[in-house]
Amino acid sequence: MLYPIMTDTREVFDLNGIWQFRLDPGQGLAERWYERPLRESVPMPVPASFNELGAAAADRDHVGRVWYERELLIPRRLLERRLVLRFGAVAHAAQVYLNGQPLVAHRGGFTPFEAEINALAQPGKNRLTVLVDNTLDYSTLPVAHYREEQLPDGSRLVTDIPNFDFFNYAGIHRPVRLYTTPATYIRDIVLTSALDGADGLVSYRVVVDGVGREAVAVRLRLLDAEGRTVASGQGTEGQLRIKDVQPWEPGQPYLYTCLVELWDGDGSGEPLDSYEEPFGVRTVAVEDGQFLLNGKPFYFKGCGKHEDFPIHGRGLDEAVCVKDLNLLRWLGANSFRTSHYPYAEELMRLADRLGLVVIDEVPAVGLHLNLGSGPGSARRQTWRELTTAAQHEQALRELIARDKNHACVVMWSVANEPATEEEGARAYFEPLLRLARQLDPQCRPLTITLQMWATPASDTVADLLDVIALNRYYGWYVHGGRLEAARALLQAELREWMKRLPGKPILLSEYGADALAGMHDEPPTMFSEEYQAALLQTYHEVLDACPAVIGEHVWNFADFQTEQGITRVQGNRKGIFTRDRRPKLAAHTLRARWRAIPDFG
Ligand code: GCB
Repeated sequence: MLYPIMTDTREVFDLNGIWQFRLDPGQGLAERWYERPLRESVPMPVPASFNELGAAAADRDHVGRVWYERELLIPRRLLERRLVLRFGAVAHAAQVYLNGQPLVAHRGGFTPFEAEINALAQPGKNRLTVLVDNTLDYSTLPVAHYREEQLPDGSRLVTDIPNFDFFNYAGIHRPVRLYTTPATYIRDIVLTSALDGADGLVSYRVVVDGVGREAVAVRLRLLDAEGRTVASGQGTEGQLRIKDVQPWEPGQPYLYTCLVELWDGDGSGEPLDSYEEPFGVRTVAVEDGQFLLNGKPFYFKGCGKHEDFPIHGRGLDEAVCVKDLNLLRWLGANSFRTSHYPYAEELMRLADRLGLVVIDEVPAVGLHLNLGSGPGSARRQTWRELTTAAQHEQALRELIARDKNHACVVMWSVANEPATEEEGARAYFEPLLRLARQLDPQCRPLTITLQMWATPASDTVADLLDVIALNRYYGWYVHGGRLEAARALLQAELREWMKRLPGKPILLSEYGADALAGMHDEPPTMFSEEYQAALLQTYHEVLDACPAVIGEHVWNFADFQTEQGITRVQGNRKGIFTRDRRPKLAAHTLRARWRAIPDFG
């Protein structure tokens, strides 16, 4: 699915702003609220999470359906074009109605969906209604514990406790846009690149759709950053050579543009449709225990992140996107992981431009029903109880379809901390990993981040991965406060992984400690800024001595909101920045380290 942009042949209209909104106590669908203007509604910004915009806990903790509505004025002339309504992301399930008629439904809160509206639209006023459901359970991604119970006073309590460590923000989280295309249009562009000496080879495939699609001619030009044509071709598939190519990589994120045009078969007149896709020429491979970017061993320095900010919740805020990527560059970081779900397309386009490398993760988090339960508690069979496979497959398909052309994406993360030590994990993941390899035209490496219980002895999937990614919390959840124990345990575990899978690169995909900004102690104790910095320092000494390690991603870039609980002080405080992006001591420690480590070894 192409990102909506204006071109000679396409227009884009922004439908963001204030919509009408109403929480649904339960009867909305039965009463067909979509058939008439929403009553008792309140103003609600789009994009944004609805949870924290009111003052009521009931709004924040609402489980179930909510309704969004707005008027959509469509000038008559637009209806002569193909008109597409596109949602960047709605968490977690959406049913869209236009003028009271069902238009499109989508499940999955982090990928775009769209629909042609010509059949239901009318010139002038239209009513656009979106029914959003934030319920998560054992069939959805992410996974949550849905529960209904009766309290002693007879009232009904519905809770949906995340089986993951971030607040379940919901709503219309990313831009809503209406765009036009001609009747015959470019549906998709698929680009892959290779380096051939000083030249770049760019293979392309253009998918044309709509009436008369067989009769049109496809022309293609590759433009450099100054807009000069450096290669051109025609037809729906082919390969082009860029002489003396400027490869894309951190530090020099050179972007070309692939300009695709559809022409009448005889090549006369004006282009019928045109689209511009930015792309970078770069290669990615895992070879001889190294992660190669443009043939050179790359070292990942960066963080796991979240889309999270006060008031906005998980709603897109491009100012925060720019600030975050600038802070990453200030740190000397070269990469981040989209933990634990696909991030907004706007951010991915920025990462391409600013040269930050991305590990792109599907929203497969919470696939472990025993983590967090104390020793001795009854063991559950995660892979028998969860029914997420279908949703997982869909999430992979939609993520790779959306992000396949991004230069910044160098690896897919197929899940975060699943129960890979339990029976059934291998049977669950083998087909998904195979599918990811089939779907990605660039055949990027694959990983799954492994939790503490997935040890070299117990894990059952690591051999299927290109990179072993470890989330480790020695010195925090295990032997909290004991940094020398942490050092010994991490060293020993890395040695065991190298023994089990010699030559397989290891990324430390999470490590860190909570620190409350402003809390200090010497000698360092847990929750002080000093302890957070010292823990990172201890890990770094171990990583520097381990030849299999290809990178380090600290958990987390910034403090973020979570479900309330006894281990969270208004959220998770493992950020090296506060939630409003002010550096803690650890940020300065990391900056000193990362600026001294080159991107390529
Ligand atoms: C993890 C999870 C991450 C949590 C983190 C923590 O292993 O992947 O989502 O936030 O630990 O701080 O507990």
